[in-house]
Amino acid sequence: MTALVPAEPGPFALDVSTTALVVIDMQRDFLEPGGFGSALGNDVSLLSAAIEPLQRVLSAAREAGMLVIHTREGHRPDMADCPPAKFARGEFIGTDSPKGRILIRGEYGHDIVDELAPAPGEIVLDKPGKGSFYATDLELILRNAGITSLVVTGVTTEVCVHTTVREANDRGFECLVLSDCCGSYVPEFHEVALRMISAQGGIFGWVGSSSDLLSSLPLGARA
Ligand code: TIU
Repeated sequence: MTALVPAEPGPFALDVSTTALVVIDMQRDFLEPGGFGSALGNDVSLLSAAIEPLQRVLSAAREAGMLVIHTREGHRPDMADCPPAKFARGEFIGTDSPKGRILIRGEYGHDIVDELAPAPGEIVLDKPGKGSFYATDLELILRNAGITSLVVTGVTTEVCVHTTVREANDRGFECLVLSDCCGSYVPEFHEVALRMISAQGGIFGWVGSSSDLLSSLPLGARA
């Protein structure tokens, strides 16, 4: 069944059987003090507003039987997959913090915040870059599952969310970005990044809200 979700620049046609919910990098290293986000000088508390609406969307997506994919940005313990150019601009990567080595797979800080912990069987995709498609098997997973559309959420709006939506759009996936389920350390960037997605007739996607999505999902799939 196709639901029409109110969005910019126009309604987004959503079929739960061909749509995946993608939750990008809701990791302790970005959302909690002491990790990568705060090492870069950001106020990490700005991202936590996305947690509650995202909890509602996650629970509705699970109830509706949608494919759910969680991503995590980070690197192998030996950092062989961390480009020197990235390390040079984020020299905190791999250093010790109260939550373990920053942005290193297997460390406590690299994992997803408790409130949005993946359910058993949900896909957790580790990525070395900002985009979720680069150097990952995400496209293969989506094609194998018959997915043609993505509901995209997570942090940060103008970095990993934007890069992922651009990558997805170029691969032919239709993306609905949920404004209140994303967040940025720079509120202005969040607003402008969202406008950039739906401008020019939806140049690389649609932008809606969690409440618009939840009220449009089939009955029984609502949070
Ligand atoms: N996940 C993600 O967006 N990674 C970043 O490094 N974002 C920043 O805004 N720094």
